[in-house]
Amino acid sequence: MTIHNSEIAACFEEIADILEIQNENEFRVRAYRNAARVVAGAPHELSSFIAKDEELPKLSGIGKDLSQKITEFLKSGKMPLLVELKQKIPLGVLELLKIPGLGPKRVRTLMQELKVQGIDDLKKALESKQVTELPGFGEKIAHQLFEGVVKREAQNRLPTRVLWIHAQEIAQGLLDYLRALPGVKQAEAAGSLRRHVETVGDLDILVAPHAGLKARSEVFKKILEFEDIQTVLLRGPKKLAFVLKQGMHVDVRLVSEQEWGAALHYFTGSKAHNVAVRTIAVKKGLRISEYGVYRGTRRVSGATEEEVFKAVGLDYIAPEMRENAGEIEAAAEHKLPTLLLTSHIRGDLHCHTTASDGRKSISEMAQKARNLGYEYLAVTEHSQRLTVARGLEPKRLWERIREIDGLNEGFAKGHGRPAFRILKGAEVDILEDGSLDYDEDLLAALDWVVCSVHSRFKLSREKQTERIIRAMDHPHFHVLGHPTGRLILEREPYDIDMEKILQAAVERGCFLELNAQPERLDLNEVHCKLAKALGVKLVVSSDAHNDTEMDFMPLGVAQARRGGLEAADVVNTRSWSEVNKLLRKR
Ligand code: DGT
Ligand code: CA
Ligand code: CA
Ligand code: ZN
Repeated sequence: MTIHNSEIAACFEEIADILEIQNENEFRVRAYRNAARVVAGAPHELSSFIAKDEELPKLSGIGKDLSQKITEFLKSGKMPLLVELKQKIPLGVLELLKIPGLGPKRVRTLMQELKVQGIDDLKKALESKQVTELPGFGEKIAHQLFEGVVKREAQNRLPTRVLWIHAQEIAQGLLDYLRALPGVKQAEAAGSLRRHVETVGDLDILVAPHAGLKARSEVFKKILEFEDIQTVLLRGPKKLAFVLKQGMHVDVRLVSEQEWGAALHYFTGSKAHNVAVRTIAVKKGLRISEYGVYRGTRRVSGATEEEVFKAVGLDYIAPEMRENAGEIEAAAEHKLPTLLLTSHIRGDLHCHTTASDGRKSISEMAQKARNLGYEYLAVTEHSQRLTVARGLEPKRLWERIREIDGLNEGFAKGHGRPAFRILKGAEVDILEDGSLDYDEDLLAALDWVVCSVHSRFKLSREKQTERIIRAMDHPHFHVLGHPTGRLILEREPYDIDMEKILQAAVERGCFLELNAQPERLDLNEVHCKLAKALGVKLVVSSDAHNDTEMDFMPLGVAQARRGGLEAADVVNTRSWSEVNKLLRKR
């Protein structure tokens, strides 16, 4: 693992803070503070010396003991002194240091005089006015601290991760800005965003400036002028970190063109993937870092990701699969799947219109589907039981069926456009006993039946599983909609035995949905893999409630790719007549 100078410095700062809180010898404290400053300002990454098996260069104020600590940290990733110190101090105390106005000395006073061990204690002490009377405090500082505590509490309440789509929007704004800067050759988002993880912690942005040192500092200045930056956290020679107004943390790294591929690979991760690829490299006598692939001190490649993989004998692995979940073994044996693409999708089999809880008419939805190049669109309104979503009474659904027949006659005439067809569908509630929310004759009149659980989420695992499998017994059950019911960051999945359900689907010849709504992405990638292994085909659907939501399809496709799915594993990569042939015999 490459450890950056800034990380070494942060460790030393923390050590100094804890020592100072503990009222340790002030020379010792100062030595660590000084070391932190010197390391942070060092012109070269210290890790590069270790990598070349060289001694660390002499740095002012860093003696033998500190130099050894740095070397050990760079080699093992561990700083035993810091670990030891942290064990001696309550966890909440270190958080106190992050409040503006609180340094180690004041924290020590608060601990000694008022037994304050964290934010909550501090708030109480501030409210009872005890803090004002302490030496070195006073009204003004107490006021500042109170503001800091309130802000901190708000931050702690923020979800630490955001939905992928939210992160993507923010990243896009920043990338557009960066790419328009004259000094920037290319800019790309790496990290979990590039891997399409369903939630993202922070953004990792790589920027390749045009050559020249002057250009580089110019670029840095310009980057920091981005209007959405709220706080700059770090400004190193090749690295920036800041928080955006939207609350998103961003790491930006400047990368030269020849390092681009190695850096993109490194910062795309995942960490587990990186570690595994590096282990393979070592076995081949190579070393991979974010700067390139090396044999000894000779740099053998690193300008493109393809090169990096090739250097270690691996086929190119798509970012979505880089989780060290079998992809590296597959790449070594040339057995990677040919992943699903959005362009493989030929129709959308789940959407809603104004008839239930959607926002657009059938015609508007059909128009959008045609614009996307689809051959079919299943209109699947909610069923009667789901009154909150204006579920359709049988009478209304019969009317709908006739209306769609009429619209399809229009499409059949073509008017010079490729064939298109609206499928008569429904999203039918699975009732608590596993029966379906419409009668046999109505279901039989539909082309496509999505069946979903929308109630009684809290049934036991056994009962919930049984309920769904009983519904699958129904001959008109085509696909299980949003199979686990989870809402990412909001609602846990209902408790079901996924393997049993998939097995039941194989036996009955029905499908499971991969719902592409950004907060659903349901099934997850692990389920996708399991489905493929058991031979269950999935339907990737937008579940659009507005024509614009049909654009969620690529999110579902990305999730399918994370699960290693190929076009053949997905039902709606086929023409409607082919899909029809796949439907269970009634
Ligand atoms: P996130 O931000 O929590 O959604 O997830 P990531 O994967 O974006 O993680 P992040 O931002 O901490 O780091 C970005 C990438 O940098 C990560 O995917 C792999 C690489 N990376 C970070 N730390 C290490 C490390 O200690 N060792 C290695 N090999 N790679 C690392
Ligand atoms: Ca990240
Ligand atoms: Ca990061
Ligand atoms: Zn739906």
